[in-house]
Amino acid sequence: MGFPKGFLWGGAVAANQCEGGYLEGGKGLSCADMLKGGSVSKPRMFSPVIEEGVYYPSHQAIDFYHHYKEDIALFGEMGFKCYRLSINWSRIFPNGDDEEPNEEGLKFYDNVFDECKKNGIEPLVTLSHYEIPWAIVTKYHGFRDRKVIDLFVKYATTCFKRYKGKVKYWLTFNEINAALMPGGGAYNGVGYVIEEDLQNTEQRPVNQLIDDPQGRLEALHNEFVASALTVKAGHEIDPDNMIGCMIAHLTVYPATCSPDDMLAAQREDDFFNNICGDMHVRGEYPPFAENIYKSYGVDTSFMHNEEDMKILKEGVVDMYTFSYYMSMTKSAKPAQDETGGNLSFGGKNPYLKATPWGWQIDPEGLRWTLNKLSDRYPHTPLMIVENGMGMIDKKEEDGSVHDGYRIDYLRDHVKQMKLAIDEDNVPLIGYTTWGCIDLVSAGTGEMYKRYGFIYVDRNDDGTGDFSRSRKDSFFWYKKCIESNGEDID
Ligand code: BGP
Repeated sequence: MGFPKGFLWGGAVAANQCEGGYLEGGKGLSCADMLKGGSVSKPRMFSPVIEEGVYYPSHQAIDFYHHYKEDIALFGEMGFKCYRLSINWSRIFPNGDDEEPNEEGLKFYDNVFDECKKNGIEPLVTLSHYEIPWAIVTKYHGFRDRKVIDLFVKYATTCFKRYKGKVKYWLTFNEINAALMPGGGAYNGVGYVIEEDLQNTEQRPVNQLIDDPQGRLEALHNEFVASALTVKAGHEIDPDNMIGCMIAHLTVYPATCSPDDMLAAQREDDFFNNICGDMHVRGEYPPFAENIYKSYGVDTSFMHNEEDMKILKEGVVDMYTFSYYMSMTKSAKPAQDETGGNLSFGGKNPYLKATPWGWQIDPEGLRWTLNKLSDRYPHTPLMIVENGMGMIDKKEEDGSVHDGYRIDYLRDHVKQMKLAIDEDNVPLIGYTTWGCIDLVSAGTGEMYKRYGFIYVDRNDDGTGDFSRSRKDSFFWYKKCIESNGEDID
């Protein structure tokens, strides 16, 4: 009973949200380096050229690039079994299509993984977490060009070979389903931005770039193929590799028990969650996908490329990993009262409370989601690789932070995970909370919205000395891991 032995407790971050050092060690620009800071009411602007004297959060972020030893030691102190991080593609291939990888970039991650080992931590590596070399965006329009499939596979293969024996757990693309949303093209690893926006000096929020569903969905298809080829190559290089997909799971309830709302919720789940899940776990488009794509006026012939379909079947993932933060409701009518999120929006649920960013807190929804996933993908190991609470934290003079609200949020989710394992027999293998150390928010670019167990002295106006301190939740999580999820009150 309870969490299985060897359960992967830990935390998660992404390179562009924590590393900084954006041009150090031979790194090239990445698409994330082109995003300015925003807030809950001010969207992040996408700038096709870097402007002097303007604050771009990823450029310094929390300076993990120079603090990694200290940070990983703190994760070790908490007892992490697993640390989810991403490799920044543009540190390894600064232009994406370079002949040879950048040795300094490869060495940086060698050092990071060695440090993990020293602290008894298993790395879980995302190959592309909302990141693609900027040169690939400008030269190829991201994954819209099939040449980028090969470039990605070359990058992934370089990493598999270099880190063989050091890294066993891998994810291909973070929240790949973000590309289903307009604006998701630039925002996630698909890197699809059309020429007009690249030339446009009048900047726009990333989700208001010109949308071209044909290009975006074809690029996503190419990403699926790249992911499958990567899984296949990863297994060939090291049969011990365990490679997963990463889906932003949007848990949707019907707004009422009206059959129309029921169908609307099912349709949303199929569209946003199940297309991408099925592509990775079953290696095929689900039957409803084509008509959904056609409803956007898309020519769907790319969905019938026989060679691609074979690749997809040969490259199914070993585990289904996902992010879970909240749930929302769906109605057949337009929602009256919308709730927040950084990718998608839905109706408010009167039974749930929300964070100041409007993210509805729903621990039971996590149990529901785990059950849904183990029904849909029987015997596929599941892992929650993001879950957490973005809040405004106050650091006291002695460096402490009393974040009882975060402890409550996490404890309630851990309880539901335990029920899903004990009562429902869900094959859950791990849990990495999001933003185990404060970092830049992907959605708003803020430091003000904090997730960590570790407070980082860095603010949105660029002030702060980057010093780290332990929050109350740090000690709570340590206890939770030590007791394998038993001592959480
Ligand atoms: C997910 C992303 C993460 C992370 C998280 C929290 O969608 O994969 O990169 O940032 O959401 O979102 P935010 O940073 O917008 O609060």
